[in-house]
Amino acid sequence: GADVPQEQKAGWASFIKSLAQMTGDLSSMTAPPFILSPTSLTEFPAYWCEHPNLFAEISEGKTEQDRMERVLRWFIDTLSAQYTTRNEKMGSEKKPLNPVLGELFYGIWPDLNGRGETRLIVEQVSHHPPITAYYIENAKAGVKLQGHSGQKTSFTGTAINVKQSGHAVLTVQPKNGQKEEKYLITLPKLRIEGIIWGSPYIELTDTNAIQSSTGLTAQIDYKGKGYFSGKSHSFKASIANASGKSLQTYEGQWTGKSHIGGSKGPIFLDTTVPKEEVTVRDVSQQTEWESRKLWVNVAKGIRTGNYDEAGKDKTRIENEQRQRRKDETTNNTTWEHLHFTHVDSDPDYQFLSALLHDKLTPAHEDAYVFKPETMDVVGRSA
Ligand code: 0T9
Repeated sequence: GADVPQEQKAGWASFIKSLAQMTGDLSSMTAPPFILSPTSLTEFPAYWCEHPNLFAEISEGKTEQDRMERVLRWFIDTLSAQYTTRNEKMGSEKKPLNPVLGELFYGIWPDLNGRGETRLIVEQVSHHPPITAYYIENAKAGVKLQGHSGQKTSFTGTAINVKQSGHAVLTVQPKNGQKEEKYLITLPKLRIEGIIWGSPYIELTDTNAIQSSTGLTAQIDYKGKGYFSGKSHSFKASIANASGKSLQTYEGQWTGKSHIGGSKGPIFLDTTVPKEEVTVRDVSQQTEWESRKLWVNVAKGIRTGNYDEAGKDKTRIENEQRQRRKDETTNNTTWEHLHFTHVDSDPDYQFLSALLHDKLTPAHEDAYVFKPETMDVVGRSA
């Protein structure tokens, strides 16, 4: 590939070969240094809130449809952060650090202009397969998001297809006193293109949906270059009522501008306004389980090109983890989550997915329920 450093070409070629043999989970595969990111997947849930105003303003919607439109706007707005940040900051998609079981990530977005403080709590709740649980809350605004995220990957020969597992539930207490609403958010599929060239990037494919307890549904369809328009990262969305009648449509690019109604309609969203990165307390004040502290030497090695140092500390972390798992087996104990309780069937998912027109399969999904009494840690010194 054109973007692979000369001395890593052989390594990249053999990485691509091993992709062909991979089944389902490529997070633990060894990849050449140029493609490694110094950031752990536990940091990714912060992408849900890099425009905290859009998150907070959901509860200000005057009607059910107004609030659904605000949920859709906030959701579409998160996509460019979730799926293009690495390309923007590091030149291409990179392989994130594979979190250890129990890894934590805490952050806040400060209260500006009375919008309320937004808090983020992330915990790695499974290592194999990797599953990340998260909780984001703006108590003042009355908006909270709980979800978990996993991936199933497959290689097509030129691209990696990623099916996301897990879901998120957004809970909104409307400011006008109407009753609490819930929104089930399913997650889009991704295709990682540009693998052969050594410059991977993400395109979203197929659809995802947002199902409200009010009966309203938003469906989002994704297409790359040449489908809806000549532009990459395009989407069309529509909000429909419980009988499936479309009430409003939206279209445009999730990396740029989108419009209400047709492509010439009023602006729905401009995602290019500056994002607010999450505020995280300094590594010196973090515990051993907090992501940036845990990976500090690995990240430093990757950033400075000292891959020996990175590799050594990664091995140390992995050995420690192996030893913990062994000890648990010996002592007949299991690892306990700090912030989340696992439930086999999420009642919100069960209720809301049944309201969707294209009924979801399976009808049940598990969930990691946030333990509110563990919220305090975030404010401590972030
Ligand atoms: C949830 C997001 C997810 C996580 C990442 C597929 C991927 C791991 C999962 C789905 C977030 O809300 C959104 C964004 C990016 C997704 C990652 C992109 C990616 O490449 C990795 C996988 C595991 C790889 O590292 C593939 C190998 C690599 C060489 C290609 C860059």
